Amino acid sequence: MNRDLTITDIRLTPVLVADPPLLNTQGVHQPHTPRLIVEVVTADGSTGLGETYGDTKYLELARPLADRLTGRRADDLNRLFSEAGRTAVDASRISGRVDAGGLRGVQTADKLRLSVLSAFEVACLDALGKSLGLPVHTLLGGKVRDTVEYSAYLFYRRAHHPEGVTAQEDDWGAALDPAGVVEQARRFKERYGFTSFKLKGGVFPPDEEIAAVRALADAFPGHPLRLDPNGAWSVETSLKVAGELGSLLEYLEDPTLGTPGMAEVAARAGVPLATNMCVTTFAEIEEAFTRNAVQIVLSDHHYWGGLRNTQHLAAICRTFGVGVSMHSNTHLGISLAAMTHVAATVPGLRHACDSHYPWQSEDVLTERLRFDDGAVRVSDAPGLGVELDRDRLALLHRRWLDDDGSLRDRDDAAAMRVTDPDWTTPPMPRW
Ligand code: GKR
Ligand code: MG
Repeated sequence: MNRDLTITDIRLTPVLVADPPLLNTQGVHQPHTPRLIVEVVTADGSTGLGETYGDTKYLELARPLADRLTGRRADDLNRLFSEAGRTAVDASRISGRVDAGGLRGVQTADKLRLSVLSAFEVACLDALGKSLGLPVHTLLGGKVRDTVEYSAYLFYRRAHHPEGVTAQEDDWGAALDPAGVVEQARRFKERYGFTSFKLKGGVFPPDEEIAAVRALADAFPGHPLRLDPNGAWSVETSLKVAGELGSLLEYLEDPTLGTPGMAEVAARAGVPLATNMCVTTFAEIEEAFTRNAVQIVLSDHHYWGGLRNTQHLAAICRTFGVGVSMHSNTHLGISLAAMTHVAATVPGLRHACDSHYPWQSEDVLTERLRFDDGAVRVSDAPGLGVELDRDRLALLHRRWLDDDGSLRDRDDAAAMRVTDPDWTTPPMPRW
C-alpha cells in the first residue's frame, strides 16, 4: 500500500447534539449542545476522525488551524504541534478566569488552541492507525489493560426541557432529591453495570447533596462515590461537607475554586480532592502539586491537547504520587473511543473515568460504543475502531445550520432563564 500520509484535506463539521436537562451550579443543559467533528484525509486514502468542543470560539480557530496543517504529514505530530502553536488566538475569546459555559477551569490562548488541536491529533492517529493496520493504543505505546472502567455520572435533572422548546425526550424522569438520585443510580447500574457513582453537585444547598450521597451509600454499600460541586463552595463549606461525608467518599471533586482554597481544604479535610478545574494546564501543575492541593487530576484530552499530552500529564502525576483519571463534558462516541484508547495505556489508573456518553441518545457513529460491567472494551481494530455514519452526521449538522445561533454556544444560564427569567450565573462561592 502507498503510505503517503500527507494531509490532503481536513473536514470540519459542527453539529448540535441532543442533551437532556441536566442541572449544574451554573444552570441547566440546553436541549442541544455543540460539538465539532474533524476528519483528516491523507493522500493514501485514509480518513481519521476526531471530536472536540463545538462552540464558536473553537470553530473560529479550527479553520485557520486546519489550513495550516493541510499539506503536512499525519505522522509528523510533534512538528504539527509546533506549527499549530503559531496560529493566533483572538484575545477577546479568552475572558475571565473560569469558563462560563463549560466549567473547565482557566482560559488561556494555549488551552483554546490545544482544545482544537486535540481533535486533529486524534484524527491523525486514527488515520495513521488505519493506514498501518494498528489500533491507536498501539501507536501510543500499547495498552496495559483490555477494558477501561467508567463511573455513572449522576445528575440532578428535570424530566423534560421546558414546554415549547424543541428537544429529544427521554424516559429517565426527574431526579431532584435523594430518592431520585438513587433511582437514577440504580438504572445506571442495571443498564451499564457501573459500580462507581459521581454526583454532579453545586445545584442544591450542601445539606441536600450530603443527604443524596448518604442515600447512595446506603443503597450501594462499598461502591466508590464522588461529589463534584464545580467549585460552588467556600473553604468552610467544603470542610463541613468533607467532615460529614468523610469516609463515604472516594474523593471530593473541585469543592472550591482555586489552588489556595483547594490546598486549604486538602490540608484539613482528610478526603482526597480531585480536579478538572484548578489543574487544567501544565502551567498550573507546579503550584498545585507543591501545595498538595489535589490528589487526583482528571485529565480531559480535549483541553490538555490530545492523547500524547494526556500520557505526559499522567507521567508527571505518577512522578509526584498524584492519581490520574478522566474528566468528561458532553461528548460523542469518537471522543469516548479516544478516551478509552489513551486510558488503556496509562499505568496505575485507579479511578473509574467519567463519561457523559450514556446521556447522549444521538451519535455520529454507525455503531454506539457499549458499556459492559461498567467498562468499555479497548478496540484492537485499526485506528480508533469506530466508523462515521455520514447520514447521522449530515442530520446533526443540518440542525446546527438551522439553529438561529442561540444554541451554537453552550450557555447553561441562558437555558435556566427560560423557566426562571431572573436567573444569572451565581457568584462563587455560592454556599
Ligand atoms: O455537564 O454540567 C456538566 C458538567 O458540569 C461539566 O460541564 C463539567 O465540566 O463534568 C464536568 C466536571 O466534572 O466538572
Ligand atoms: Mg468536575
